[in-house]
Amino acid sequence: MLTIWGRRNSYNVQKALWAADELALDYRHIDAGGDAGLIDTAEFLAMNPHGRVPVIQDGENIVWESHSVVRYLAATYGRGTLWAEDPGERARAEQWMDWTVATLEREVLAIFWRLVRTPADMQDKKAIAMHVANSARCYALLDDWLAEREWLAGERFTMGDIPAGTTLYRYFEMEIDRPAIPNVRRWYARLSDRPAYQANVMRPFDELRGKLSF
Ligand SMILES: N[C@@H](CCC(=O)N[C@@H](CS)C(=O)NCC(=O)O)C(=O)O
Repeated sequence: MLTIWGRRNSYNVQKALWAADELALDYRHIDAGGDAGLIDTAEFLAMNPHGRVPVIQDGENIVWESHSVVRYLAATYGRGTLWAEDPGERARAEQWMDWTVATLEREVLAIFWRLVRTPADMQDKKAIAMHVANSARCYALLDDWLAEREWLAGERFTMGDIPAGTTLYRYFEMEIDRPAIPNVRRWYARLSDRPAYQANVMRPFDELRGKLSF
């Protein structure tokens, strides 16, 4: 049976859980990381030497790194749905996954850490403003792309929507200025209609406020 380790309030774990639920997979979820601990045990480090969540085990396969997990689940259980068989369509999905990890989430998570995870009296307002401006530029770019298509790879929901889509709940729920990004907002509304997105990504993050310990 598929097992997924990782706390539900983790941005990266949410991608894995969202993908698994989109595919209607039967899996066992084990809380790990944060207050649940476990990630520094010898057993966990034998699965992921980086001591980070998410981690999945599926038969003899152990996979870590959230985008590798999403790709593995899509390739194994979502051929023709999350995993586009057409190389061009799949490349469009993958380019947005790679862009998200290399560019978008660095900015959005920097805001999240500096504004939500950092206690108010320790916050660096100048740095927050810089990451807010950089994020706005990233989403403006995404907004242009979405002007001509409903989903990131084109006409249907694929794994390509998962990483960037996971940033949206936090981005729209944080107390920051945002640019007008109507196409991103429409995409967000479409994602918000999906039960797997509601269940795994649209989770209030108040319990993480002021918490720098993990
Ligand atoms: N690049 C990795 C990052 C993994 C990562 O940093 N996970 C965080 C949670 S979002 C973690 O394990 N933090 C330690 C903890 O939760 O205790 C991925 O995409 O999976």
